[in-house]
Amino acid sequence: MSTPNPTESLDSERERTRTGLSKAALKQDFLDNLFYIQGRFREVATPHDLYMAAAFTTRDRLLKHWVESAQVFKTSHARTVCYLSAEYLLGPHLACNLVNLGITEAAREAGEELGLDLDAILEEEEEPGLGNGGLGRLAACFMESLSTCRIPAIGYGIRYEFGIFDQAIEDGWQVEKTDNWLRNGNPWEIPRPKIRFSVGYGGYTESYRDDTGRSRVCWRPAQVINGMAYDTPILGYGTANANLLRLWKAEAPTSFDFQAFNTGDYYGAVYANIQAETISKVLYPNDEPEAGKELRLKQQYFFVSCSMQDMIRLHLNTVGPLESFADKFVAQLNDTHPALAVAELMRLLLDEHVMSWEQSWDITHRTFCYTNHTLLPEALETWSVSLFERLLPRHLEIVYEINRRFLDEVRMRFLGDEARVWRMSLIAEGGERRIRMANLAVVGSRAVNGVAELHSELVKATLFKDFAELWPERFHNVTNGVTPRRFMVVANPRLAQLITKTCGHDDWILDLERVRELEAHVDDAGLLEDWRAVKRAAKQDLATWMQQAAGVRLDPESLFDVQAKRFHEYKRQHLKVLHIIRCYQRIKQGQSQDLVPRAFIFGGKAAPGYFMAKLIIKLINAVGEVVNNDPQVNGWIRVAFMPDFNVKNGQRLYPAADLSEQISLAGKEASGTGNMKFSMNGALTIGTLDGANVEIREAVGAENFFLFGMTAEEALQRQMSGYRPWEFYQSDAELKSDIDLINSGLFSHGDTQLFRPLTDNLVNHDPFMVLADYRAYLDCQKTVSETYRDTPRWTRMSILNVARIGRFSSDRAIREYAEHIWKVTPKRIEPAHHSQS
Ligand code: BZD
Repeated sequence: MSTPNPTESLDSERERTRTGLSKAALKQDFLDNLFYIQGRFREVATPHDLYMAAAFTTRDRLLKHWVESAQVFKTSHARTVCYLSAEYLLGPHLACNLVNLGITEAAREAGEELGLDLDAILEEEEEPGLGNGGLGRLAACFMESLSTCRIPAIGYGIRYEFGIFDQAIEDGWQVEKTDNWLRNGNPWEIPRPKIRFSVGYGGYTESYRDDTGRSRVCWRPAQVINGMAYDTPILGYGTANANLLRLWKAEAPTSFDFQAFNTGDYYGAVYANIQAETISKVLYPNDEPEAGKELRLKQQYFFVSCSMQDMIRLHLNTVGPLESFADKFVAQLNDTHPALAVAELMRLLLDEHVMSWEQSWDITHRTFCYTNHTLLPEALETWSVSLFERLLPRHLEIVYEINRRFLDEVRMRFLGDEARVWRMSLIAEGGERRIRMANLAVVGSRAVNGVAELHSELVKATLFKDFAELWPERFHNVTNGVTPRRFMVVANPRLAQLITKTCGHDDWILDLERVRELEAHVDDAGLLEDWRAVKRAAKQDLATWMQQAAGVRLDPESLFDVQAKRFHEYKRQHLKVLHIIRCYQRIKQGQSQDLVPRAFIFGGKAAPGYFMAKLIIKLINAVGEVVNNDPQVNGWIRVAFMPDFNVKNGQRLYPAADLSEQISLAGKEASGTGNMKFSMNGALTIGTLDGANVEIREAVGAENFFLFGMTAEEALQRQMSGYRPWEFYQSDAELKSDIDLINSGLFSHGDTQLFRPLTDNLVNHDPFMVLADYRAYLDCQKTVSETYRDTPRWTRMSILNVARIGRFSSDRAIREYAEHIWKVTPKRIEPAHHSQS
């Protein structure tokens, strides 16, 4: 044994106090951080100061794991997953980090001893809303599960200065407010001024011969900006593994254009600066691409270029020659938003690292995998060739060359089938020529997956039929999942405690399949009673919050019937509204015998330019105004709109729901993940056979799921044989009277025109077949009411939903990616011994 080194023991002593997990250490560090970072005493600290001190105290402990992980990954040359996503809908960090560090209780007690309430501190956090909806939230769940599953990973994305807008409801309409989430500082990120890359736009390309006489290309961009890295540590649950989320901020390359400055053009110099920074300014609030938005293409190229350059830098620094790049990294494309990475990696290898086309393509193609999240034709991303050429002339040449070689392959395989060549081309011809990003992603990837079984089958049978015929082995399914740490342990601590108590352990948090052990207790009267009490308490919490936030009183004894998701016609929030109107009419007509008291609760944002979606929000609030103020009906039904549905507010909603509405037209929702979050919290689902609903129903048992509506195939058949919605309107008297009631102006202070665009669309076009599924939906809701009246039965069904939901943990999804798609293995980080003091 060597003699102890005095400096070393001093270091570890210091570290023990700064990163220790005991209550005493937390308390001390909290006060230190309050003083040294916020510059406050306990007595004068604002709630925000307290939050910042708590966040820094937690961050110190994360960093310890993170630095250790980084060291191990670096020295062991571990194969690493790079998740490329334009969106990360992270939600608040603090509560989840406390859970993953295993120090929630210690933090709570430390707070109490200082006279502080942890829950109040948690409420202070402003969430980073760097995503629109399911796709962005999936990326966030995956980052957490990657760490939990101990898979070395880097998440790459954009550090938007303004995330998804905050939604306010004014006079029943959605009003968008800017999300200035960085205003008060972000304690979770670490700026990396030394990790900067230049990104070019525009200009021209030049050919030249290199030293060996080979012809090469050089791109001379007209504009160059910088991307700077901001890192956020993402810790796993019950492990010392922590991964890195690296988000890029756009900056001008120098803070001043001195030339312009010296010639007196001060404004011009500053303007160039501002222009560069615009690129990472704001998240596009559409959950479908909007054609032709130049800034969006710039954003995509910006983050993809920084990320690819960073991966190359890391490879050269750790492993060495780029030949082995695809052995070190696998890059997952989260939809087509980062698909430009295929062309960018080719450019970097060809032009900057002077590799041959063949070798560059071999590396590129082995590096990428692509996840598709939508089949909706209007949501598939394409870029006009002329815009692309103006912004990325070199990439256009590369895309053309990829296409030329690819189409040769198609022609070889399918001789004379020019129609197929035309369909598969990366360039859509006829009309304005456009680049099909989905085709680029498929051609440039070695694996392609859908996000639920049904969706993955439809991907092969419809969208990518030709590709699946050419490369059947390339297509996979990985059904989505969500993290039980955030959506159970953090969102619903009472339920988590009850599960732990009933199962006799908390191993289910890491291995969600083990919630199945609840099944053995499903007939235990004590459990049923406790289960109901937990749900009841969550409903009370939500009712209290809603009263304050939306001014609506909800009765926790009523059935909480919730639809929370982005507003989209295909998700059919208007079908739900028709149901409410039917209930209203029945009560008014004295036919309430089949009903149970219900609170209809909605949450969700509409894209600011999506008129119809915003009109549906207005309709919900308009119906709510009438219903909630009519004493004849408001003992039976209430309508509430949760303003600003985001991750934080979602966490209030999932635990309180009795019924989860998953009522999209079959074949349209790729997967859905809200469906999983509700079910995990003991809500029963009313749903169509769409997306992951199909698998949820299989898992929880058909008898514990309220199914209605056409199948995807039936919907398609009906569409093809000529769907005539007005026939449903004419032949179903109740349906007609519900729509007519909207048109009567009852919900719009006598204005008979306000909702006409919506009702006319339903009666004459109804692209998502609301009217065709209306009757089946109402019938199914009747069964829901009957079942709810049988409280023990409902409670039992609720328990079975939770007990059988294990498959929908994002840990399972990540393990499937790791094994079947990425071919990566976990790398365990051994916590340094002294850290557990
Ligand atoms: O992705 C969603 C799908 O609609 C869901 O069915 C699915 O569960 C999730 C996760 O796989 N898609 C999105 O959320 N899409 C977007 O948010 C989006 C954002 C920008 C541009 C295009 C789409």
